[in-house]
Parts: sequence; C-alpha cells; structure tokens
Amino acid sequence: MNLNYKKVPTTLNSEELLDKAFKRASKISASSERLRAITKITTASNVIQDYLDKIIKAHPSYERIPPFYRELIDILVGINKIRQALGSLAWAKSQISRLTKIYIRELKKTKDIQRVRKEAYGRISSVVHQINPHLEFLNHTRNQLKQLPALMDIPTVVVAGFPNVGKTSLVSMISTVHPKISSYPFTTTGIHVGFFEVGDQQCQIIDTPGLLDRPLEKRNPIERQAILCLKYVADIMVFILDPSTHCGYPLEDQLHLLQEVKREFPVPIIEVNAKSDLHSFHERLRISTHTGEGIDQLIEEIRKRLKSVQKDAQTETY
Ligand SMILES: Nc1nc2c(ncn2[C@@H]2O[C@H](COP(=O)(O)OP(=O)(O)OP(=O)(O)O)[C@@H](O)[C@H]2O)c(=O)[nH]1
Ligand SMILES: [Mg+2]
Repeated sequence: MNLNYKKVPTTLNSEELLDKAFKRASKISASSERLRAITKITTASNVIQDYLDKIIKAHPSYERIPPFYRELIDILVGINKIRQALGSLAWAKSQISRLTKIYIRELKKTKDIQRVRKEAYGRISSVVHQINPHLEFLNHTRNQLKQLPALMDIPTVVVAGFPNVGKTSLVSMISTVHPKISSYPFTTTGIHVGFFEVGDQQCQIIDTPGLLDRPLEKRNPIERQAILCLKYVADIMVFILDPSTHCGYPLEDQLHLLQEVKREFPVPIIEVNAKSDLHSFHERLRISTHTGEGIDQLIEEIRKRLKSVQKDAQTETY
C-alpha cells in the first residue's frame, strides 16, 4: 500500500494564499461599483475556500489507514497535530463563508462601498493569518510524508540490529536500494525499501535504522521506525551482529537486544555475524559485504525460510 502524499499540493502560507485570492479578485470587472465589490469578495472568498478544501480532502482518513502507516506518520509528524491543523483549516473555511455572506448583505445596501469592501478583506485576511502556523505545519508534513516508503504486498525481509553493524551495506549489496552508508551510528534515519529476487520470487527487503538495547518507551523516533517494521511488515528478520565491535557497541549488548527482539516479535530470525573479514567468530552465518563471504548462503537461507513461511500461511488459510 502506498499513501500518495505527492498528490497533496504544496501548502501555501497565509501571505501566499491571500495574495493568490486578492490577485484573482483584482481582475474582476463589472458594470457597477457595487457589483464589482460583491464579485471581488465572492471571488477571493471562493479561491480561499476551494484551496482549503483541496488541502483537507487531499489527506487520507487517518482512522482508516493501515496501522503501520498510521504509527509511522505519528512518529514522523504526529497524527493529532495533523488533525488539529486540518480542523483549523475547516474552521477558517466556515468563518470565511460566514463573513462573505455578512459582507455581501451589507454591500447590497451600503453607501460606502469601498469601506465595506476593505473591511471584508481585512476580516478575511485576519482569519487566514490566524491559521498560518497550521498551514506551515501541513506543508512541512507533506514534505516529510511524500518520502514515505511504498510497501508492496510481497514476501518481506526486514534487516535489523544495532547501529553501525552493516545493515545498509548488506541491503545495498543484494537489492535495488542504496541508502547512505557510513562509519557512524544512526546513519540510517528512516525506512528504505529495496527489491531482490530469491529464485523466481520477488521479495522486498527493508533497511531499518539501528536499535539500541533499551525499553520501547526510551527509544527515539528513529529507532521506533525499525520497531514498526518488525511489528507489522516482517515475514522474516535478518538480525545482524557485529562481533568485531567495530560498530562501537559490545557484543554482549547486541546479544541482549537479539534476545529481546526474539521475545517481542514472533518472526523467523536469521542471525548473522557481519564483517567476517574483521573477526574469527564462527557461531552463526558469517557474512562480509567487503569480501562477499556468506552472501550467497544468506540468500539461500532467506529462500528456505520464505518457503516455510509461505507454507505455514497456506496451512493457516485452509
Ligand atoms: N570491514 C567491514 N566493514 C563493513 C562491512 N559491512 C559494513 N561495514 C562498515 O561498517 C560501517 C557501517 O555500515 P552501515 O552499512 O552504514 O551500517 P548500518 O548498520 O546500516 O548503520 P546505521 O544505519 O547507522 O544503523 C561502514 O563504515 C561500513 O563500511 C564488512 O563486511 N566489513
Ligand atoms: Mg544503515
């Protein structure tokens, strides 16, 4: 499923929106001064209301989207804040509609057309300025969320482990996605989705941010994105350990995290000792993205596990 935030238009700030509305209104010509003033206000008001409506409608209904996306959006920007912002746009729209009616009524009978028109413009502008923080927040939201990962409904492998252990290096080596790799922790700050083939099966592989060994309530928003992938989308997890400790974290802490993850997420786990070019531990499957050691065996292991996961799923269905 893919929430297409690219369809959500860039949100103008209050100045830009008013500018757009009043510019459109300034082009109006009419046979009398009174009619011109009425049409100007109606035009400006419609431009603003249509625009606010377009923004409101472009957002999905946050109660109905899958929990993975709902929680991810909540981590990245906060669903309550989005709701509040959209609520304020709806409020502004109704205020503007109310003011427009009042001033059109007044314009029909006033002798001082220019004064009433100016007052109407002033009151409409003041409403739009009031929601400026919300307009700016929604623009920030849109820019953040248009990068949401597009997940497909195909077998999914999630790569997890401590920061800096080599998760991205592996995902980049075996799939279509190439996020940034570097020698410091928390290089990966979001979810990256790549594709690769196992036999004739297309699979999805997700590179996640590193996890530290600590309780959920202490986890930062970057780590919580990795947790979401394990909770909602993983058919198989590849858990990467770096026994060389070049990552900067003791192996003991990494093993403790592995135990916690096993307890927390009922997903088949392939445990891997990465950076095999830097150590001589032999307990688990050894891989190195630098020498290529163990990569084919890992893909074969993924193939086998996916087969048994699919079999289990079929058994459950029948
Ligand atoms: N020697 C050696 N270094 C490796 C290997 N794989 C990765 N590295 C190095 O380890 C460092 C971290 O690699 P990343 O792939 O960015 O690690 P990560 O787990 O994605 O890190 P975060 O995104 O910060 O959680 C980089 O300097 C890589 O070059 C390997 O097989 N051998
Ligand atoms: Mg990474």
